[in-house]
Amino acid sequence: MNPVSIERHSDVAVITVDNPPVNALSHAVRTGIAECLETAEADRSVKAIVLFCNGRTFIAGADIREFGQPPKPPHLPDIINKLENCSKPIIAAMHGTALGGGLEVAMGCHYRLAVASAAVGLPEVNLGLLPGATGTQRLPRLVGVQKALDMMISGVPLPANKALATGLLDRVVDDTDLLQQALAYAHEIIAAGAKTRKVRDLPVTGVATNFFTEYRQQIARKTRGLFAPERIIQCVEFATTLSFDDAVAKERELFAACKDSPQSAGLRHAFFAERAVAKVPGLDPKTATRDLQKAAIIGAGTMGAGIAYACANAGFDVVLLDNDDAGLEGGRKTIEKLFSGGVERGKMSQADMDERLALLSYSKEYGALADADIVIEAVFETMAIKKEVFTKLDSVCKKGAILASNTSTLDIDAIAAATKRPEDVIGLHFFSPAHIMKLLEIVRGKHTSDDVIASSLLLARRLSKIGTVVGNCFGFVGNRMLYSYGRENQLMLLEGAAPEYIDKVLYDWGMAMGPNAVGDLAGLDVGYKVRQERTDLPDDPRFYRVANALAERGRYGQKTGKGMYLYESGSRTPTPDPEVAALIKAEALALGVEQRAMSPEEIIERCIYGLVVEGARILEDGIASRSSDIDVIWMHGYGFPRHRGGPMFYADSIGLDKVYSRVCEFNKRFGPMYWEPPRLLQKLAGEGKKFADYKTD
Ligand code: T1G
Repeated sequence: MNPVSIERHSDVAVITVDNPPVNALSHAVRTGIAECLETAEADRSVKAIVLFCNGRTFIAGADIREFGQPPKPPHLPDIINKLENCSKPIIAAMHGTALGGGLEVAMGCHYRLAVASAAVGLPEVNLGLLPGATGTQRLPRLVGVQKALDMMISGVPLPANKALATGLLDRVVDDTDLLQQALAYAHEIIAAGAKTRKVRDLPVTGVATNFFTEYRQQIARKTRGLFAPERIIQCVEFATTLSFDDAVAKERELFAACKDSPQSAGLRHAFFAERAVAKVPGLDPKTATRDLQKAAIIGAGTMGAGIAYACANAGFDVVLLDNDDAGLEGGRKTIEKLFSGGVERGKMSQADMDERLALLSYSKEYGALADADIVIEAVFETMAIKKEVFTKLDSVCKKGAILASNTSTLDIDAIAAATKRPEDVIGLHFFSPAHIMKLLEIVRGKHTSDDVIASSLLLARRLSKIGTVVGNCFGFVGNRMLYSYGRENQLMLLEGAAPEYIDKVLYDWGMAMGPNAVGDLAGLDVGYKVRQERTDLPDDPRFYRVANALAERGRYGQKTGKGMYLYESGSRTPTPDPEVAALIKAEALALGVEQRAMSPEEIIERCIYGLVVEGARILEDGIASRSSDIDVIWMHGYGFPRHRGGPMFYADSIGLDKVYSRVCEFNKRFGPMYWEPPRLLQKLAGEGKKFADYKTD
């Protein structure tokens, strides 16, 4: 069925795109627009044209799924030029999110109208691309160079009213009947002489002498290591120095360079991976969810308070429970501070804050949880305490309440066994800080029912988080892999690599923070306590020896002013500590570990392939149902560089044959305790396949 149609409304032709779910500019849509445009152009009774979309949004961009295939004409820039060269005025009537190629199409039209709830933007940079259908040339002509760069480098859409103020839109109308209002606007334009207006004819203004140099400096930190932002700036520079057509030719060259870049492949993978997580193998997407209105959080510490804040901020009624007055008061203060911070930063109004605070109540009594729809336990990470809590919950909570643990490593089945309703028990592993980190690891137990899983996915969406369903094992997916990554860091410290060297190498490679800075941020005591509880640690005295030695000396990190690094009082900036260097040397000597120089490549390969090996084992064990889920977990839970697509995609992009042979080398050099190549890696490498080809569903 043709996704584009044309219909005459007296002397106005309406071209309608209908290509669910987001009216992406597929080949069929591009072809349809061209054909309908010709029809409208040839129809002498047509005086003006409205470009409209059915469904929930105006065109949301080029069809990203087509990028892997050879481009098929008609190409988008040619369609946009046809729109602009039409002899009759064309009005783009927008709702939803007019993004990327969608906004570029609208800028090729002569007039732009949108409903107040619409947003318009050029988010291509989030996919490692640049607006490759003349957007880098038309946007600066409409809104000026600075605003255009801000929009394209951030990728953040503008709400309609702000877009109107910049000159990007000509009219904003209310949300009732967009088409009728667009037709009325078309008749106004006809009455005024039915003039066309070409954006390409507008001048590019507002560029001071050192503007681009200063702009590059301004965005350097935020765009470190990224390929597309620099090319966007170059395109806008061409807009100020070349003719429109010459600059468009440059844009096309730079767009091709971005599209072919490994970074764009990684970012496009990330985009689809984040949407795939919601498709849980074996879970009917129509599974009914439980009514979730009242949430109870147990434990008013950092995590519990953060989770309570996130739930109240999402409109849940929340009761926060703690058995200690001071703890409860501390939690209340944390939550109020988070809300007032949001008001100070302009993220919410005082009225919003008051409304959300009114949703919160605090209690020391378990009775307060009796009518909760979902209870999230966030108490100490020791099994005994968790079992005690869940036994109480079992006797207090109403039938059908979801009982969740925020445990980051412990056995969900063992926790569920403390209740008579294991089908209602699930793991909801929030990442710290809970009100910021988007990842939510949803840990299904042996008996967890489908509707509890579906309800947990709904909860994630309502909290604007990415819920990823994983199986039950020590550390689930994220933290289980973190042990391999951290283990290699710890071993390399003993082998002579300084903490600041390892951190810099991994930071420059793209990690948000190096492992040693992360340890000091999270607190070395936290990991230490968990390791003390474990009975399955490798029989290797070197295993986390440095982190244990620091924790045993009370060096927990930022919270104690020193850990792996030193921290001036009140500062979070890590400073290397000669004492730690001496401690590491002494431990290495005591363990008979020879110290040596180490290349950046070795540091990257041992840490990242350590992740990949554990990720392969996780797939073999069925703890993750697809490799891209593992990628999402590491991008959104641990600061893995998004433009590398996650650890498993990264291994696929290197080639599993290369990864496998390197792992075999490590196996020979460091022994099979950690580097025994997983069967799955060997199999896929041998078959010339990727982790992405491995499906358990
Ligand atoms: N192409 C193909 N599929 C797309 C798509 C796109 N552009 N955008 C979304 N989808 C699919 C998505 O995979 C999901 O599929 C479904 O639509 C709903 O998406 C030439 C080169 C529009 C804000 O970057 O930001 O134009 O999982 O779950 O939360 O210069 O989708 O159901 O099978 O995200 O309501 C530029 C990307 C492209 C916008 C809607 N445009 N999309 O969010 O739904 S490059 C973008 C979004 C370009 C030009 C350049 C969001 C959304 P499935 P969803 P949502």
